[in-house]
Amino acid sequence: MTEPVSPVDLAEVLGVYRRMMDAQLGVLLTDARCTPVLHDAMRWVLLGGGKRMRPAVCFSAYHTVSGRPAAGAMAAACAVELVHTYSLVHDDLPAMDDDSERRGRATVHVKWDEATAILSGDALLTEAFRILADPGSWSDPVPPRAVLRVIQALGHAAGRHGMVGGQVIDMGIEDRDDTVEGLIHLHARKTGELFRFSAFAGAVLGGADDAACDAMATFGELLGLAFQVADDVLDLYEDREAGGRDEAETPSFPALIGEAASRAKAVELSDQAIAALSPFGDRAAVLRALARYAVERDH
Ligand code: GRG
Repeated sequence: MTEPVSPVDLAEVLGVYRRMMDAQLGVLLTDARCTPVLHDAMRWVLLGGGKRMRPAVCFSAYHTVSGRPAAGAMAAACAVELVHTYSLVHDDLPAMDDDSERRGRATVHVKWDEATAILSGDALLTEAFRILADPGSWSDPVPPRAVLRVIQALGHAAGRHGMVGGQVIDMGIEDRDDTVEGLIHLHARKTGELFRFSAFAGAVLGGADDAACDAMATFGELLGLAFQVADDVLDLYEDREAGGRDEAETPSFPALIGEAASRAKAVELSDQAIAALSPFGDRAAVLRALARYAVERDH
């Protein structure tokens, strides 16, 4: 059964968070000491659109647990968007998904070249950790231990146990388990871990206790899975428009269980994510709305 969600003007909230992110990332990438081509390539992809879903989760988790303005989690929100954006640049490379368009623009390797795409991805990734470790990034006073937990959590989520590990499985570099359980395992790492990080970091920075941080992390992971299953269904429509899916690609949820069951699975995961928010009561209204949006969006 679908969980009721109290009404929130999510479009308004997402718009505010997106503008906060765009402004901050724009400021971040105005460093005149950076070599111009690298700088242009980073700006091209980072400021070229994007829903900023992971930052929205981070901001909302922070506000939910602390009641303070979301900007207190800005460094973590920027860091996760930088890591996500690096992963898109590298995923688009010919050695991986070989895409020519991203966020409505030419991909970095198409506009510049492969070396520039690899290096701008590397620079986006390293910048994420520099921001987190920079005392100047933190407007609200944050205990150093909380910052260290966030840095450790991002390293875990992005690396061999998280997104990179998931991408290795996805690419078939190692044996892939093409079952529903296998696909859940893959997506939990490739997509779920960055969402998990976003919610966890917001909770840690907001001063939540360990039980609340764990509940928030569980919410983030389930939200990420729901988002990915919904993405598989959205891809189905794009593939139909493009004339069909390449048989050799990773199996998607619709390919394994059909479109209707995939939609139901996305809603089930969204419901589970919402259930994980029970310790936060009414304060988690925006997060609940985000869990619904993840499976009801049209792009
Ligand atoms: C290269 C280590 C490495 C990993 C790549 C991100 C990724 C992993 C692959 C991209 C392909 C894909 C479908 C990934 C699943 C996650 C996902 C749905 C990414 C797109 O995220 P959105 O929709 O994108 O939030 P925007 O542009 O809105 O930020």
